[in-house]
Amino acid sequence: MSEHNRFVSGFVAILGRPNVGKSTLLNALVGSKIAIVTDKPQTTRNRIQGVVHQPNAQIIFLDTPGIHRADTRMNQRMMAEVREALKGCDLLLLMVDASRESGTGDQQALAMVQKLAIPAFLLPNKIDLLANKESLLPLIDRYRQQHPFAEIIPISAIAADGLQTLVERILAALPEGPQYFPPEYLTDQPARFLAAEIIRERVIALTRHELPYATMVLVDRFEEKPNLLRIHAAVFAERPGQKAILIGVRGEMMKKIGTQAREELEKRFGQKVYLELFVKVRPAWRENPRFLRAIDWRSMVGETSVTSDE
Ligand SMILES: Nc1nc2c(ncn2[C@@H]2O[C@H](COP(=O)(O)OP(=O)(O)OP(=O)(O)O)[C@@H](O)[C@H]2O)c(=O)[nH]1
Ligand SMILES: [Mg+2]
Repeated sequence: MSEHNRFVSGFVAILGRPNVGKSTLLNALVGSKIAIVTDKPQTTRNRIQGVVHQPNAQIIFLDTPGIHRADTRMNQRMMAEVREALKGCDLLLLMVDASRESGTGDQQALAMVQKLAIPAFLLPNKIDLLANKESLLPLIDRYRQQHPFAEIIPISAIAADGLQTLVERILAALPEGPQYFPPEYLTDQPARFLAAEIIRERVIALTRHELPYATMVLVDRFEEKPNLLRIHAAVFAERPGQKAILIGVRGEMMKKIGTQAREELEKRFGQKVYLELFVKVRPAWRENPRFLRAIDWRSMVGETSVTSDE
């Protein structure tokens, strides 16, 4: 094949501790909001595919849950999702938050990269928060001593700073390969899962303390009518007290979550949305393997599901 019609493609996993900006980066690269983003850690719970199409290339990015200590079955399942995403990848992007001290999550993420014989780039993110770019140098030095990163590219995912360079370097690192997906394909997530995620994003954004972590959203009806999308979803909490907070005084909290989620859903799906939300209590759902399996969309659509005990 001549250089002229050389087509490159590959799978690129984004990993790092919670809250470093992995989902923000995925959305910026794909140019569409396919992964939810909040200011709280442990937002992403599943691996999420996002595809970048170019005339002579296709990059399949995989956003992953932030790497942290897996203390519940739910968190073990999240870490299994990370390992699943790394399988068969052509390139790893290790993201670190350049505006903060590194912590155990960063160490665990680096250890994963060190264990795999897959080329890796280091991406110090949030450089927009640095008053002085020279403060990056000690961080870069420290990481360089611990792993032979193929590239080190400081970025700001939120300001799309450095992303063009990043894509160029990724393309240079990827092998020749097929066009895995048709040009209109952006993500592997089914629409009803994306809808559940959008609702969950609003719950996380509007609640505090343990609630963001103790909440799960399941869409049980997703009906496309001619000029209306009808969505019926359950918001699960673990305890009656949490349910009371989610509902709020005179239903204020649920109303706020519902209004914001509906606006977001209408933007995402480009049509009018009728949203019905119900709050339910499912004691210790984060420890319940059957419930965790039931909420895994991959198992629902017949894909191999990732279980916590592998
Ligand atoms: N200032 C600044 N903030 C950023 C940047 N990238 C992401 N953020 C913010 O960091 C927070 C976390 O972003 P996410 O994209 O949800 O982070 P994540 O790594 O996907 O987090 P988890 O899914 O919990 O692992 C959000 O408040 C983002 O707006 C950046 O480049 N600069
Ligand atoms: Mg995320």
